[in-house]
Formats: sequence, C-alpha cells, structure tokens
Amino acid sequence: MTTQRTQVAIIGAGPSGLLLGQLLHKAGIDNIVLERQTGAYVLGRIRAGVLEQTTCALLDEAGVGERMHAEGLVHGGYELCFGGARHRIDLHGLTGGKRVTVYGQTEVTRDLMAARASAGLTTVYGAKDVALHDFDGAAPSVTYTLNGEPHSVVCDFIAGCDGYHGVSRASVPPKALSIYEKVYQFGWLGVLADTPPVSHELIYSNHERGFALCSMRSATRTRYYVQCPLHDKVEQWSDAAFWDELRRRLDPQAAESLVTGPSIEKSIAPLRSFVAEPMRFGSLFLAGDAAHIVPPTGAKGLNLAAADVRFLSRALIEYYGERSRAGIDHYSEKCLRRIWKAERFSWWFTGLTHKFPETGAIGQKLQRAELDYLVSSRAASTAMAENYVGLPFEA
Ligand code: FAS
Ligand code: PHB
Repeated sequence: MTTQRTQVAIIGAGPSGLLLGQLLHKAGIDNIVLERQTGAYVLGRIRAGVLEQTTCALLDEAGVGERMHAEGLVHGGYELCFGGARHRIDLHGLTGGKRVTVYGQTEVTRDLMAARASAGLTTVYGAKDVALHDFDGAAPSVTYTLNGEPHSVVCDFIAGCDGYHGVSRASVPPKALSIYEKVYQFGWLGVLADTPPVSHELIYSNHERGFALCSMRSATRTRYYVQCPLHDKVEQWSDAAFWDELRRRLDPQAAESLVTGPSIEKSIAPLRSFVAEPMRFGSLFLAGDAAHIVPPTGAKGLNLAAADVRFLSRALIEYYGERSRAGIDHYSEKCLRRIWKAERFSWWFTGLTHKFPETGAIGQKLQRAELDYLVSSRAASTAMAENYVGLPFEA
C-alpha cells in the first residue's frame, strides 16, 4: 500500500473538484484529486452551457478565465417562445446590468484540467474502489486502487465532488442524511451540432407537443434540446426525427431559419430535483451534484456547484490561515440557503415550460396565462431575470 499525505483529498475531477483544487492551490493548500474515469471521458460528457457572472468571477479568481472571456458569448437576454411568437426577457435591463456567459462546461473543465496540469498538481485518473475512512473521526483518509495497486491518502479534509452517483454521499450513514427528491416523468433529448445558432440568444419554448430549448456553444456550434418521454432511448431518435420535432416546437420564423446538420453528440438526460442535507459530516464536505441536482431548465446545476466551491474554498482557506472553524461550521447552512432558492427557480421554470399530461388541458391554459402575465409584467419578468442571472451571495 502506497501512502500519500495531503491537506484536502478531493473526490471527482468534474468542475466542482477541479475548481476547488485550483482555488486551494492558489491559496497554498495542498490537495489531491481522485477521479475514477479518464480525463478524456470527463471531457466527453456534454452538459452545462450557461455561466452566471459570479461563476465567471470565480473562474477568474482561479486563474482560468482567459479563454472564457475570449471565446465565451456574453448574453444580455433570452427569448420565451409560446403561442407561435417569441418574447424577449431583457436580463441586462431588468437586473441593473447583469448578463450571463455561454461557455460550455466541457471548456470550463478543459481549462481547469490544463491549469492543474501546468501547476504540476496530483490528479489520479482511473482511481478505482475509492473509499472514505474515519471522516467523522480524527484521522480521515481515502483509499483507492490504481491499475490494481492499493493506495491510501491521509488528509485533514475530504471534499466529495463526485456527483450524484458518487461514493461520498453514499459513504454517509443514511440516518444522518435527509433526502428531498422529485423525479420528472420526462427527459431532455440533447443534440450537439456544428451548425450556426437559430438565433443570437437562447430560446426556451413552451409548446403543446413539449418543451424545446435552442442554445449554443459558439457561433458555429449549437446545442438543442427537446422534451421526450422518460423511457425513450436515444437510438429511437434519428437526426431527421430530432430536427423535425424541434422545428414543430418553434415559432414559424425560427422554424424557417433553423439550420440542421449531423449530430456530433446526442443523448437523453433524466430530470430531477434533489437535495441531500446536511452537506458536511465531520471532515467530509459534499459539493456540487454530490449534494444536489436541479432540472437543467434554469441553467443552475454548474452554477450551484461553483457557489458551493466558493463557500468551501473560503472556509478551508480561513481554517488554514486563521485556524478558524467558523466557515466550515457554517458551510452547509450557507450553501443550502442558496441551493433551495435555485431548486425553487429550476422547478418553477420547468413547470412553466414543459408539457405535463397529468395536468390536462387546464394545465396548459394555466401555463399560457402565466407566460402571458410574465412577459407583460415588469415585476414578474424582473423576478425571473434576477433568478436566471444568479441571486447575489449573502454577506
Ligand atoms: P460531475 O458529475 O460533473 O463530476 C463528478 C465527477 O466525479 C465525475 O467526473 C465522476 O466521474 C467522478 N466520480 C463519480 N464517482 C466517483 C468515484 N467513486 N470515485 C472517483 N470519482 C468519481 N447543468 C446546467 O447548468 N445546464 C445543463 O444543461 C446541464 N445538463 C446536464 C446534463 C446531464 C446529463 C447531467 C448529468 C448534468 C447536467 N447539468 C447541467 C448539471 C451538470 O452541469 C452539473 O451541475 C455539473 O456537472 C456538476 O459538476 P460536479 O459537481 O463536478 O459533478
Ligand atoms: C445548454 O446550453 O446546454 C443549456 C443552456 C441553458 C439551459 C440548459 C442547458 O437552461
């Protein structure tokens, strides 16, 4: 058994783990990242696309914002499409000047991986059988195997950044956790294509056939989604079937100007609202999808993960710098106040834009009434806009 020593052992090399590792490194705090997949596999997962300003600021703080500023698309609004027409939500005007940046999670992860490698920090890819030990005691450690060889990491703290299916939350005794979960009875079929965007901003569409979203990764690469039955298999959807269904769910002008092409990635994601409370167990801290999941409608998943990492990195820097436990003792409650507001917004936005057969014809009528109210009321649009760009952090 090879034994390594570090201050913080980070499980997971997704955006949460890599961003935490970078912020800790810049503060002089030693850390090791253990990731069960290869780096290429992690980069191959197509996920989030919209960054809040606070997330961009955190990436700058981590020293990885250069390409995001050079290649990211700054958006001051998006459009809601319903009843055959589009209505712009003026994020910039309604929030005193805030915007969002369209820059794929894959690129964020790539930038973080590059920074970690150039700093010569330890990231173990292909770490199998990761197990957490004594995180509620005085000698926390993490064991794993690499190419069949056993390894141990002795540490002060463990950051569980290993996502919804990770080992960290699963290592907590069930009686110590309160789980809140809602599973939606539909999924998102997503397509990535090298085609020009149908519009210069995102379009969220409420249609009687189901939800659709027109997003993008650059001026030449698009990301589209249509709501699909929960048990559909991606093999059932040819590219032609996807483009036809997307067209049907858009207004005539967008349907007409949609440029189609071969999918370079196509996948179906389930939707759920999920929170595990609390997020700290002794020297184990959960961050990102390990602790919470939102339906992607509100573009909150990655941004919530970044917010957790902001709180956790500051708490650990305070601990090592001032030997103060205040930040780590309040980590969970501070994260959860923000998480639940984002859960609510994501649940509300999903309820407003997706088709729910169980609510019948009156359900669609009520959705249409709320959409009409939303685009005709500055107060209602402002409430939507301030949640979408990201609520201010509490002091
Ligand atoms: P991740 O899940 O990204 O990373 C966890 C890492 O831990 C993974 O690399 C995994 O391999 C590793 N890991 C797991 N178990 C391990 C173990 N036992 N040992 C070692 N490593 C382990 N958010 C949006 O804002 N917009 C979107 O459109 C959007 N679409 C999404 C689509 C899908 C299919 C999914 C699953 C999520 C989507 N999200 C979206 C949310 C997503 O972006 C997450 O919020 C984001 O990936 C969170 O990052 P992490 O917390 O790092 O978790
Ligand atoms: C994306 O580009 O993948 C994306 C954008 C906005 C969302 C969800 C996903 O609300």
